[in-house]
Amino acid sequence: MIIKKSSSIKSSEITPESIYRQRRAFMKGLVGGAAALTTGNAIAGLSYPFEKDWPTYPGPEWMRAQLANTQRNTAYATAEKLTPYPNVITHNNFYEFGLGKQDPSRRAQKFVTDPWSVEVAGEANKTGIFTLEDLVSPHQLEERIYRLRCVEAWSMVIPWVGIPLADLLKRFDPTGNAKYVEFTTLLDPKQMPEQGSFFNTLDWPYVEGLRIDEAMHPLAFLAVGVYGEALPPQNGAPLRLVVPWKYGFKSIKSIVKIRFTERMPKTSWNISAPREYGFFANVNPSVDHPRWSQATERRLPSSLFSPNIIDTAPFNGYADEVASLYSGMDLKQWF
Ligand SMILES: Nc1nc2c(c(=O)[nH]1)N[C@H]1C(S)=C(S)[C@@H](COP(=O)(O)O)O[C@H]1N2
Ligand SMILES: [Mo]
Repeated sequence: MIIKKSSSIKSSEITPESIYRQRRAFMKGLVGGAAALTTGNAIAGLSYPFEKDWPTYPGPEWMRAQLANTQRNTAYATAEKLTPYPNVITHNNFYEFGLGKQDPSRRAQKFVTDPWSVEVAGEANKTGIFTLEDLVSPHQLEERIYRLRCVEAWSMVIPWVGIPLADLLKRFDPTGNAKYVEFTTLLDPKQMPEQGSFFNTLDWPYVEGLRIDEAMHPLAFLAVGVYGEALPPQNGAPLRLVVPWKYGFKSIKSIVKIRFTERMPKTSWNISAPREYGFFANVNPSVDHPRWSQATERRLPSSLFSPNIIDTAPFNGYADEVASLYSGMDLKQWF
């Protein structure tokens, strides 16, 4: 977001031609190709314009029946056209794997996401280390079709599979001092090449946070899957946040720690460029980024000849649901 300007904005558009070329490179780079390749989508009754010859990710054994039983939550499903699966899994921001949009899909294929555990700490009565299965298996998985608006002014419409964040957080019984929740991504320079880079892109590990009422809002979601299958590593497997009314950088990937705090957490992009990236980061067409406008966005897929530029909506179109969380706040100050 800071470093790559022209290169990310000008040529990362995915045209059918580049998808085709990339797909071949991508399949070649897949490890254990057979294991990683399943066809179709796991959800009975949910159907997508799904490109079946693209790789999908089976996820852990224990999650498969649960995935197959995913229910679409129509209260949280936009009717907008879905961004095709190939775009969703090859146009990514996951700086741990490189700064290019296609770096994560190329470099994250060997990323080990099973077994996985998450530490829960801070202002809660139940803390400790939990396996992903402990966290996810008691819940009914649901599908939410959300808009994702990156602060770089591109956007997608993505069918996520997961659980409401509040349902998980409540199980830890947060104390009255829990005013915020902090999330941390894995720190593992052996697997995540950019974390070992000489140029310190960000202060690793990647950290994000929400105010507790934001975290408990019914739209806040923890994804374990996308397009009816387990999350690909490049999309933040095995567990990532999805906060659809905020810029994409709030939706932290590959979470290993959840901490309830009294103080506002220090978050990675805010630390690296406080004038450009605020803690709240609510999508707001009337507050421009210091270096570009936020009034419009490029809805993927987009190309040179059909750029597909649309207006950006306040709170990314979720104002009716979430604007009241910020009543009385000056959103130009608290950007
Ligand atoms: N750990 C981590 N989480 C991250 C990022 C990152 O670089 N590292 N990028 C963020 C940004 S800027 C965006 S737009 C979304 C992109 O999610 P996607 O690649 O699944 O579309 O992930 C967010 N989560
Ligand atoms: Mo982003």
